[in-house]
Amino acid sequence: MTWHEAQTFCRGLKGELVKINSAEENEFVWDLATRQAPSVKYIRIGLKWNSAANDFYWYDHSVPVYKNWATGEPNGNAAEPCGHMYGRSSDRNDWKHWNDFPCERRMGFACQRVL
Ligand SMILES: [Ca+2]
Repeated sequence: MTWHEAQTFCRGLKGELVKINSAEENEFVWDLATRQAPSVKYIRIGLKWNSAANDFYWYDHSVPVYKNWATGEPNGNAAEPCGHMYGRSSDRNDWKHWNDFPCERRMGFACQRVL
């Protein structure tokens, strides 16, 4: 799905695209995606560029406290406003790391339940 389609899908499950607060949570998401969807190259996460603030934020408008950008990323800012994680089938050597990318690109995604 696109980033926005995935967000709508997650919200339909009373959740959100996943927010990652630590290396442990990053590992959890990567491990889950690897087991549930091993062929997926890219996994949408809840990071979204905010042009007004000139930075990336999570769905709840919080600033990321933990970051796991791939080397050289984020490099697109407003041109690549939606975040994803590189999955096991990625052809890049960047498993578990993040990239900013156009929102329209369809890829896998991870939702989290919001209590
Ligand atoms: Ca990028």
